[in-house]
Amino acid sequence: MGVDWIFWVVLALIAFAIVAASIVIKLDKKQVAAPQPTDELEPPAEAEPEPAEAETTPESETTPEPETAVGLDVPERPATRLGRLRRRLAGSNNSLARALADLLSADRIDAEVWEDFETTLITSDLGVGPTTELVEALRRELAVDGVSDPEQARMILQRELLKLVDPSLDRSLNLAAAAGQPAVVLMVGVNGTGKTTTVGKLARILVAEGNSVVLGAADTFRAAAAEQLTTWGERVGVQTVRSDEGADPGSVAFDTVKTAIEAGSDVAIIDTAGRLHTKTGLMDELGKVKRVIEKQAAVTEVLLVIDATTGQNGLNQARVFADVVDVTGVVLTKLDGSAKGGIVVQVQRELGVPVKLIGLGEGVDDLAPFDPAGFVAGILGE
Ligand SMILES: Nc1nc2c(ncn2[C@@H]2O[C@H](COP(=O)(O)OP(=O)(O)OP(=O)(O)O)[C@@H](O)[C@H]2O)c(=O)[nH]1
Ligand SMILES: [Mg+2]
Repeated sequence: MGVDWIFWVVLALIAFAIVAASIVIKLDKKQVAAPQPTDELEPPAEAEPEPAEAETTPESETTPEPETAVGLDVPERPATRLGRLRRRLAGSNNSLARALADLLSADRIDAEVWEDFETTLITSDLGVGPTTELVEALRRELAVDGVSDPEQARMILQRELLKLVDPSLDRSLNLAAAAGQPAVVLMVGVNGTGKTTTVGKLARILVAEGNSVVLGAADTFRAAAAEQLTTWGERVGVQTVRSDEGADPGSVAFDTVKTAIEAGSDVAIIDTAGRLHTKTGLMDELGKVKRVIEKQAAVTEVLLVIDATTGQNGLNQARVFADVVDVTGVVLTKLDGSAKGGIVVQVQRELGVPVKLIGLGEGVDDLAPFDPAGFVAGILGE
């Protein structure tokens, strides 16, 4: 009996020990297993900055080591750009498409509905004159055909808008230079519109098309301006002629053309300092820069850079710049952040010169030749 009792106690102790040991082992395993998921999560967390770095903006490009011929960028072909950027255009300008949808979904298109539609056109900076023309044409056609089919109405609007944008204008850059001279592109505009960025982006396009290019930093107002331009040039292996802060911008422009002639370059693009169109002294200086260039070569393009978000003010600037330097083309920047694409029509009417290029972002290849059909499709949200 006594022995039996001891036997059962020992057995119970052994059983208890086995159960306890297995619990301890299980807990241990959990503790070892626990860190594993965090270990696995850590590398992606560290890797995260990489995509951000890969998505280079002009500013972030100032940090990489000096470029070698091997490290040069390969700019995107211009022909593929507008297609890629159209979605961005559609995203920022689709108020027109929405207004058209509202117009057509109204039970009865009465005076008030037309008024709302007109307001949308005017707030997209189309201007009062073109808006009236467009609305009249649309009213006429919708009434004549009794159009209630949204697709048909959209096509009418598209056709009328295209007429206003005027597909017949020659929007190619004039790069036809006399023998032994480079084509000269002079970039002008008020402060911060995107001149320097556009010079850089344009250099990329011209290089991609096989041209040899020289840049001129005739913005001597700030040392950083020449630095900014040089960085753009280095990315595509293009020389930038520059001088010290405060130097005469005319003499930098002169040296740029001289360098381009000596190197047998196809194109010289000259960046200028931003200046308010109301400052007569600065506007006179711009006229002088142009005249100094013309001592050596014809200025084949004077591109006025207008920020699309500035609206009516952009038009006032355009008038004064056109008077001083004979603007031959307009670059409309920041269309990506604006629902005011209608300014294309107004600025062309005001100056009698076409919009030749549009800026649709801060990325290095976010400049596209202006294509009227693609643009209209974009602002209609297609
Ligand atoms: N979103 C957007 N930003 C742009 C575009 N073009 C230029 N920018 C930005 O606008 C800012 C001013 O551009 P800059 O090229 O320095 O303008 P700028 O006319 O040379 O300026 P100043 O020399 O000071 O007169 C920069 O932050 C550019 O990245 C564009 O098409 N879209
Ligand atoms: Mg600048």
